[in-house]
Amino acid sequence: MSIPVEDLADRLYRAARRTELVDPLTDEHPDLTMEAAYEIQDAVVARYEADGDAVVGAKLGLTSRAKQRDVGVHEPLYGWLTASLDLDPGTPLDLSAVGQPRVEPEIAFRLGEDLEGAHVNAVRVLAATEWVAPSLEVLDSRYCDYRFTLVDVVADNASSGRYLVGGVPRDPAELDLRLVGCVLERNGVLEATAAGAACLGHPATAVAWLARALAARGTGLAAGSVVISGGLTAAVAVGPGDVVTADFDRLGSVELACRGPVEQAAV
Ligand code: OOG
Ligand code: MG
Repeated sequence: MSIPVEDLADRLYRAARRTELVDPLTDEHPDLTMEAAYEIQDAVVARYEADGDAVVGAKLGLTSRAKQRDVGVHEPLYGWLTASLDLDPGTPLDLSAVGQPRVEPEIAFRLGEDLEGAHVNAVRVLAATEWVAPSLEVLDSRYCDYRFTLVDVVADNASSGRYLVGGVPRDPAELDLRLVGCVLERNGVLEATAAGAACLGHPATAVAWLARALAARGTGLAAGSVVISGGLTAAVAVGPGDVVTADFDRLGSVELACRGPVEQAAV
């Protein structure tokens, strides 16, 4: 049976706009291919653009073992970042605008040059990078409890919710990104620790993987794009009043406060 790409894109787009949840597409379409899943993703992003949003970069996902174990999907994937997903540092996350928020620490790259081609490697990525900085991504899967297969989550633009870039932007030539440590806390309590190497061995390796994956689909990354290279640790679920902080060695800190309806006191 052929996959109704536009209908499935509508379903995911509507769920995102109304903060509703949908069943994994593979429940109904077990034969959903990776190619069709990326077509659905493109069609969802095209709907955001038709609403006036703009693609400003890309996100990698499932680039660390911690993340792969967390959601039970063991291959990397990518999605697109749009302007409306960007949170400025110091701006709280409005929980009424998201469904199932989970926060994870990542290393962001800003490209100073176009990056495209089937032979992009980590060295080329580092040469094309203007700066790297710490980031927190807010995931917001449209699937209940993040129950999905690889193709489902690809179609859902890799669970994109919001993202925040903060800390101290640095020239990547000044750092060994493999060794950059990261301490993740929620409300002052340690949640997880990691180093840059958690991300496919080196965060620039992940960005190179993305460039090659895009080349295979006839596209690439433009100068000025921001790429978040994938969660270094498992994601942390957040609720009203939570503050998540990621402290990175030499890249500084990035923090996100969550504002929303006050939860009913537990009885
Ligand atoms: C899929 C998106 C994964 C990451 O950084 O690993 C991702 C998910 O976990 O819902 O953004
Ligand atoms: Mg992520």
